[in-house]
Amino acid sequence: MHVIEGGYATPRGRIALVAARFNGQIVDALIAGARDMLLRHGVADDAIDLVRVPGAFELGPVAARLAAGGRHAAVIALGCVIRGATAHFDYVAGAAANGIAQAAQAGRVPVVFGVLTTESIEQALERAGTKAGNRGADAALAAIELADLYGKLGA
Ligand code: INI
Repeated sequence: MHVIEGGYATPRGRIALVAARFNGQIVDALIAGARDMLLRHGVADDAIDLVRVPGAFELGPVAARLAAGGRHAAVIALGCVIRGATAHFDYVAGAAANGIAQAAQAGRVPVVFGVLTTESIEQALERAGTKAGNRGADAALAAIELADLYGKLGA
């Protein structure tokens, strides 16, 4: 059997992070995790573009523009949606997931999902560089793997 999968070679080209300002303290920790993972895989700091958007709702459309722009080898969407007392969470989290999935399907480059959807701030903090790892770092590693896989699969 011939297995085709991505490795962890340094991506060729620029990497875009698109990150929400909402819940900024947590999202900043996701950005730091993603940046660290990229640097440790040989990406130059100067080759990372950080695009800020108001909230997770805006991640999908902006990720789609970046993916279609042809200037990046991968796009990493980062945000944090925390459940409140209303249905707002479901709309924002759902729109973020759908928007990012659409961007991923439309583009020629990988678009990865680094959005926390949690019940509490505590759960979010746990996944932003404390006891449950850092979802920003995980998303960056997925982007590195997928950029390599896309290269192997061709246009
Ligand atoms: N945006 C988030 O990124 N996280 C949230 O938890 C959140 N909540 O709960 O409201 C949130 N709302 C803003 C939304 O993403 C848009 O920026 C806004 O509605 C303007 O389109």
